[in-house]
Amino acid sequence: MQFAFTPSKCLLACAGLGLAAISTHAATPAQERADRFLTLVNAGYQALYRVNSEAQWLASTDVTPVHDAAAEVAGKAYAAFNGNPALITEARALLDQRAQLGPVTVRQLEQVLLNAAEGPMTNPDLVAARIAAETHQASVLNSFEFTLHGKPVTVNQIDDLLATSANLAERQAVWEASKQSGPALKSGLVKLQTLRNGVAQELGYADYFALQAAAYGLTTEEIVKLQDDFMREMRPLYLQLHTWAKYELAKRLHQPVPKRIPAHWINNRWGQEWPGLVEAADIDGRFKGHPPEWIIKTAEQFYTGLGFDPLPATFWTRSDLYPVPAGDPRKKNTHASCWHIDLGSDIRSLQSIEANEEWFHTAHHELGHGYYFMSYTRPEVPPLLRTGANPSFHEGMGELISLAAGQVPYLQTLGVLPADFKADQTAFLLNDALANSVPFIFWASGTMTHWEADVYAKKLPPEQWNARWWQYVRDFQGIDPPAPRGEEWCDAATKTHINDTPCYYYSYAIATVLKFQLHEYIARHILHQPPQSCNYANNKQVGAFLKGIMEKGGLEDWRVVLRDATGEDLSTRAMVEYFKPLQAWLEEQNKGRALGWE
Ligand code: X8Z
Ligand code: ZN
Repeated sequence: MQFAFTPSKCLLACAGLGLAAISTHAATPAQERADRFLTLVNAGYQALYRVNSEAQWLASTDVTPVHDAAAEVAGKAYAAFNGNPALITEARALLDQRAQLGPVTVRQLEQVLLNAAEGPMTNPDLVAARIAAETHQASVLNSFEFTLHGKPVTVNQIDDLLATSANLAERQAVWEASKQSGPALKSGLVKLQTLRNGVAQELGYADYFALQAAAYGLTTEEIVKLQDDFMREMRPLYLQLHTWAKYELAKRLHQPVPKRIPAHWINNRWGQEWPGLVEAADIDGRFKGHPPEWIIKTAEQFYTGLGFDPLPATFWTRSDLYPVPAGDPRKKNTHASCWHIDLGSDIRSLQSIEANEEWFHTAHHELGHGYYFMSYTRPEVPPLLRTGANPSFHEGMGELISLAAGQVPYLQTLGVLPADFKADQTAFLLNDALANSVPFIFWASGTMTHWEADVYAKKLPPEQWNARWWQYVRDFQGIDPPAPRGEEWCDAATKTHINDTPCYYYSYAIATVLKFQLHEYIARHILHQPPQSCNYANNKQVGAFLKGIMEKGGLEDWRVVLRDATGEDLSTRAMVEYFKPLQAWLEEQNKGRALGWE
């Protein structure tokens, strides 16, 4: 995930750039002028990026007024360079001569303008106000203390309780506790709605959503349509899964079968993933007993097994990987992220790892970002283009590896599952659909994307925010709140990304779709094994395939990268295929049951 006023947090990275910015395109006068310009911009960008990330890192790992103040100053210095009006004018003038420039030069100039649009110093007061508001919002978010029955409770504890409690009253109390941060974050988000839209409009974007969509070369309408297409294509499977899940939960909780699923019945605070529903595939307990270090070391080993280098030594000394110990007053961001601090070799991750299945997957996800950073940090990729092919590629790599690391034969080699474990294939596929993929699309493409498009592109008034949120949760996800949620709540703001990575979440939906395309390609063309049951572990050809994508960074258009890698455009085809064996099984289980929630 990424920062708002920096191009990226997860995507937060060169050393020795000198030649990196210089194109090999035949030296037209425009090209020479662009080369000189980009040498300067790349150097300044990388230097300020580092200053800013160092300050943001401190503010996120140790929330104090001093660190907040330093983060705000660094954010302003970063914007003062990237949003400098002279820099905007020159990038635009050069792009007017794009026919005389090499493609990598054009991509860098476009990136210069995208970076400038986050903090355009054509309007310094607006930029300063935005940075102050972003810093404050992050501080409130990262230091928020949840309470349960009057006592402090950590986010890990909330998640553990939702994963284990069978007591509905207790589940509702825990779920409600998880929504306490919304009201504390609402006023900041109201200010940011205007300020984010204001900065985007300064360089000619309709609104902040449109600016983020531009990172894909798409419009807001195109992004939203893509998400709606995902949901339409996955809907038959989702209806079956939703029905199966609500019957299963009603049975477990000794309740009548509802039309929609009450939010506190689900193990995830937002119903974004539905883990723990399939007993025969519930392996969470098997991670317990390992030290948390084992989780992250095992994740690194998956990547080194594929042929990637070990993480840099400073990853281990500078990262902040474990929960703050009980009794320690330090406050830190509890949501996982990976940072490319200097766009070079300083890579860090911020996590709160405990030994369970969720953190096992999250650690693999975060190192996907780390290995993407490492792969494109090379002289051929100028600092401005040390990004994913698009943000979804960045999110998709770790998701892919997390899928691979969750396979039974691999878990057997790790000793998480016994060597003689006989997996119920249907149960594992069902769990994969529920816990990692299908309900997630309806949350990410549906609720998150539509709500943010409404807030930014349609300027939804704040007094309608919570009603709209729950309308989308109900209509897209088929989930209801345990009790009515009025506008005194701001339940959207309880989700980290709504505050610190706005108009980004569709990237995770695209990453999920992409994950299945890459996975199918690997299974069929490299491993020659069925996608539902294959093992990447220690396969260097798989590593070379992934590295081939990642080392390009932002040098090429993402559509070309995808087509070159898989022979196909972005499509849910592979995802639908992957889960095809489930459809018939679910239809049989759901025979006689009413599907859907209308
Ligand atoms: O935020 C994340 C990562 C960090 S980029 C842990 N994810 C989304 C979330 O938790 O909501 C991974 C999948 C979805
Ligand atoms: Zn991520």
